[in-house]
Amino acid sequence: KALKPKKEIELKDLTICDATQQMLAKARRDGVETQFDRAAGMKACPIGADSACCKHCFMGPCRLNAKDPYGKVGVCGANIDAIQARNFGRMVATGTACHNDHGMAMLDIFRDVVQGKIKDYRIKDVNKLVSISKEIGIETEDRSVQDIAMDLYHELEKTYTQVEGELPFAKRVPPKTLEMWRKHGIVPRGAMREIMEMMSRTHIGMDQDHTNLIKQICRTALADGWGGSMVATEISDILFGTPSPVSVEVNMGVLKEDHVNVIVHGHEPNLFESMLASVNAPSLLESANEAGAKGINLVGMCCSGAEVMSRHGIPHAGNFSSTEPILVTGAVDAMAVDVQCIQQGLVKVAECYETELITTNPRCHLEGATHIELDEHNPQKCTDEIVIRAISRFKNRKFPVEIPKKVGIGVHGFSHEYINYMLGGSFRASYTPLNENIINGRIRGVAGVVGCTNPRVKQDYVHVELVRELIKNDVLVVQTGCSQIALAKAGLTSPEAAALAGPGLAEVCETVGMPPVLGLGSCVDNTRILIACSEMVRTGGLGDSIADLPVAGAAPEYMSEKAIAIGQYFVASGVYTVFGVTFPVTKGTNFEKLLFEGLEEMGMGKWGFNPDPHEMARMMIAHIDKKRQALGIDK
Ligand code: SF4
Ligand code: MSK
Repeated sequence: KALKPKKEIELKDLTICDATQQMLAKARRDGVETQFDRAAGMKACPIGADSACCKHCFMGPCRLNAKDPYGKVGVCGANIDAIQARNFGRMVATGTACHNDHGMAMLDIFRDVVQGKIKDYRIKDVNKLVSISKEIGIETEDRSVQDIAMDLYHELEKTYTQVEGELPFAKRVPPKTLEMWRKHGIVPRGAMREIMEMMSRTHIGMDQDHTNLIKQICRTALADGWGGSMVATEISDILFGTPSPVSVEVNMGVLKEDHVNVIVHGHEPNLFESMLASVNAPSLLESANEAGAKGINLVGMCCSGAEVMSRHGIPHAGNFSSTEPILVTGAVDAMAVDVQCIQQGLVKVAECYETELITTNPRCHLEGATHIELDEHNPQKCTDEIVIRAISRFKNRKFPVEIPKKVGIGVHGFSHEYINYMLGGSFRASYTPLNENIINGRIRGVAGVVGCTNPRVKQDYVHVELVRELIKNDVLVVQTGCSQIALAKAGLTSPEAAALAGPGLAEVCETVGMPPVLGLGSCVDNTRILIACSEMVRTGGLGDSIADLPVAGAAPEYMSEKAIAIGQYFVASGVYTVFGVTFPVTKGTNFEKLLFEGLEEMGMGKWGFNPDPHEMARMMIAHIDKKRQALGIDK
């Protein structure tokens, strides 16, 4: 049964995205429900929001009182700190599992490509293959690409399966940061081991000391950032190409009324890569023409879209909260999805407009959607079939089409390699230009602004306001995921946006010809930010560890457990990380204090929370200034 809000919320209070607003208005006229309606019709559970409940055993479920957190314990005697830490640990474990599952799927494909079992993909970036292999100690001199690649596969497999030792990309961590992790015993072994231990330690009757649990929480999260996510990024670059700056159109206006429109939404890039081949197949183009279409228009959404817009300049139609509204255009002939951030609500909306909604991955089916499984050994069988269905839907379109005429154009595809190249040459004697510009104060610091959209807050508003405020204060912003799409729609990813930056940052942007907001790709590409941080430490002048850098991170509108895992790996790596929307802890508890203060005392970064973008910016800038002062580079 549909959840009806008591009072209809004004559309301008739901989103600042004009296209999404237009489609929400149409959805109301058409009687179609989206996540915005469901959020308005269901208040978030206040006990769950404070993480003051536990359902880890059947003596419970137990709920404590967040207003008097130490007044009560669970049936087993667990106090508020144990309960919250266990809940937090499980969120981190789930998010880490998702990213590792994605990374491992990429590594499986890589292995089969190297062994010649998959023929549709090939190693595109041999230079990257060689440089990563060297970095993690694989011999590359006088060896064939295939031999190096097989060794790289075996080495990176340890990211998941290793039971003892340190995961392969620990070699990329600045020595002082690694030393701090070793001191606390939090260097990840392999992700499977860390996730297993996290789940085990949060079972009834296991670890009930939040100060001990936090160590496994950090270790698990680090197995995401420096583990599965990093492997996903690097292997995808090797297979499908390392991004470099490319101009891309973003927003719902990229749909074309007279074309067959196919959207790919999800996370793993291989579905999209095969779909690209299918939409360019002469026989399918001919069928589309015969059906009366001028062509086949392939566009992306969410992180699948962010990956291919960075690599190939494919247009991007919108972020997470727009995935239902875009179907309301009536112009989408097929939406193909793989894994992660695929809401079940899509099924109903697709049904309303007879859009083909097709799941393709064995790990992510949706009841009511068509499932056409993608076999990596013959991927085009699946993607061709999706295009055929899309053509047939185009031919039989029954609904009037309304496409919002909104398109933002920006530059995306800033890999860490490109940032190094762009800002990392060695024209100065001492430091690289990025570090030099930070030291001389033109760039005050660097902020990573990333993450989802969430119907509990006005879509895109917090992202855009926060980033505007940061660049105005000379903070260079790097972005990934749905946040990057929010800023692209708002026009801040174009070089002209330098006019909105403070004088120092504007000067750097104008000199280099870059925007003040650099889009790095999908959620797993947050690891590009980790590597950029390591590079900043390595090239000198900004301290010895990531925690010394004048940097900060934010996920202003996050909604997923993956975001919590990402936040935690940034914090454990040394970055102050501020979240908006809500934060899953009870205020005034020891566990909250540990996350928001204690971790910094242990040599890491720390968490921050504020739903207001201006406050959030103030907190991040104050932290950047604190680090500048400690480095002695305060203006
Ligand atoms: Fe309650 Fe303890 Fe069981 Fe949790 S583990 S449900 S707090 S009895
Ligand atoms: S897609 S995890 S809504 S960023 Fe990666 Fe967007 Fe968040 Fe999904």
